[in-house]
Amino acid sequence: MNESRFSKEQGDRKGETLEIELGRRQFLAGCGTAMMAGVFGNLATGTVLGQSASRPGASVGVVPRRITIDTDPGVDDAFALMLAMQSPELKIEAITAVAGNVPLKLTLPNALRMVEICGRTEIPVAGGASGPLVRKLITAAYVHGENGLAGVEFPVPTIKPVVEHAVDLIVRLARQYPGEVTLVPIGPLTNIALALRSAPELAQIIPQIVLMGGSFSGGNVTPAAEFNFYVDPEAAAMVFDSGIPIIMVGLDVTRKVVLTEERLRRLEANTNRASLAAARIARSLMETHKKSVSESWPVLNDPLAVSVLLDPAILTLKDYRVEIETCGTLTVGESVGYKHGEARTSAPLRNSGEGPAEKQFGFNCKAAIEVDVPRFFDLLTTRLGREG
Ligand SMILES: [Ca+2]
Repeated sequence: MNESRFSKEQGDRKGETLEIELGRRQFLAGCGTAMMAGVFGNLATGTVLGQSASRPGASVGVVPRRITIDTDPGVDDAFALMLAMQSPELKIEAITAVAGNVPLKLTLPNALRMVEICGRTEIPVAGGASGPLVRKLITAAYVHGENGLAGVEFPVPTIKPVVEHAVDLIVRLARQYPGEVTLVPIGPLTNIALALRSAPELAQIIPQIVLMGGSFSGGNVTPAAEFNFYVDPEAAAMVFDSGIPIIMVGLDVTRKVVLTEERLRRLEANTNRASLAAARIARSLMETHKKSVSESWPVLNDPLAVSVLLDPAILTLKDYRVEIETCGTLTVGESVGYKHGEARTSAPLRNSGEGPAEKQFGFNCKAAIEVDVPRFFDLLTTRLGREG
């Protein structure tokens, strides 16, 4: 919710507006410039927010940033998970699975497989929503393969998911480390929306959401909508309306990070498990679709979102007001980005009795508009090839 709606709704509840607003301001003031630097400034390290270095292998002097990754593996999710797990700047508090590219019964074990491949079995993995908030689940198995990993058969995972539901885990971690846990959703936003619904205070204690989704330049499922927002547009709308600072890494940049044959061979030249597993998945994907692929495919959407936490020079960000279309018959899931002016909705119907269709305008996200492609692939190849 935006600030004005925040005030109104909280005010409707027992007149608590002032107290909650004050609490939010105190929180922001307490985090001070350090927090804002972490939110929209130097994202290369987690040296803000008073975290302590606890992950073995973390670089001296670099305090890992706490994150929770919500994911629907998914070929590019597999890359993103491995990139994150191979990066000492990140303290992955949990990986939560959601239905998306394939059903939850596949995304959850696929997430476990990635954890095992990277030898990071201390990370809790939880299952979440098996379908969107109000819509039927539409998957992308036609791209990612029936098993979600381009048909590559990795062993059945020996580790199990935690008993706790993904939504409860997201909420618990946010409360345990208020102001510290960045959410990194790289699938449909169902779990995040459910967490916001069950614990509205998350809007004050989640410092940032870094997500893959959306587009200002056309979709990849419909002419208007990117897949994650298409699958659960109502969830996406809730997240963008939450007031939590968002970094949106959408198709405008991800469709430029094409995994070429030369880049794939660099991954295959590494000898460690993570890089070889990623390369197997990508090779199978390219073989499966080789008759229909173009020079601009496949693209690695999800790891590009993770990369912003590791090297802020990879992406150029710009302030936007983003609204998610949930009502159109042809455009549901479209992310409409305003750079300036009023956030206008469609003109009201003549007999509706409604007034002018303008909303209070305020930026609610920083959207990625440019990408340094070679820099991204250098990071990806180096990190996936990193010996644990
Ligand atoms: Ca995904």
